[in-house]
Amino acid sequence: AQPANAATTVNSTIIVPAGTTYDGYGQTFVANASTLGDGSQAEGQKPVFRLEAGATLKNVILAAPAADGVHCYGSCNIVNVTWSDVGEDALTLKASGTVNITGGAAYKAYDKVFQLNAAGTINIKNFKANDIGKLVRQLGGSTYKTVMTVDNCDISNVKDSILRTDSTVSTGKITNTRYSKVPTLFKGFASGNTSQS
Ligand code: DGU
Ligand code: CA
Ligand code: CA
Ligand code: CA
Repeated sequence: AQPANAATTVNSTIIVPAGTTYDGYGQTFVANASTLGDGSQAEGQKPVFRLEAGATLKNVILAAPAADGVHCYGSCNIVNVTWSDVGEDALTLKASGTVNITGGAAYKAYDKVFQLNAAGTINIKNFKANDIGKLVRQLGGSTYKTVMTVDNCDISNVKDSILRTDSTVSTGKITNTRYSKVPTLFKGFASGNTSQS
């Protein structure tokens, strides 16, 4: 038997069906670099987990190589998930919905942590991020609406910004959050579409 703390190598994307919960019980998962991706900045890598609408992923650690992390096809709940070394990015919203991130952390994201490639909402609560490019990025050049909220988080060593969009209708809200070495909280938002307290 393996020791309980050995990482599980994922050879093909783990699919979490609509409305169901995948509980990793604290297990560490790594991508098979040759089948999913090496976690570099190369685009087109596969996710370690694919969540269908309404799925929940909880108590998971994603370690290097983390490939393209987690893809959400519609709303998803991410509870106590830690990316110890983000791959190309950590999580992507691939179809419209609401992403709720509660607890967990992300480290070593060369560029983006959360990528929004569809209209929707991302709520990030009780999360820690350190050594990242951006915490949330709406797909560059896209004009649909996203709503981004960050509450009670701890964010440090950011290269670019916390929340970034190119859409004039997207909004960002940051509350009760601690920062260290964060050059810019919001980038690209229309005036009046951000708040911080
Ligand atoms: O450069 O489409 O980074 O989903 C444009 C690309 C890029 C996406 C995104 C992602 O925005 O690939 O990883
Ligand atoms: Ca990318
Ligand atoms: Ca990384
Ligand atoms: Ca990606």
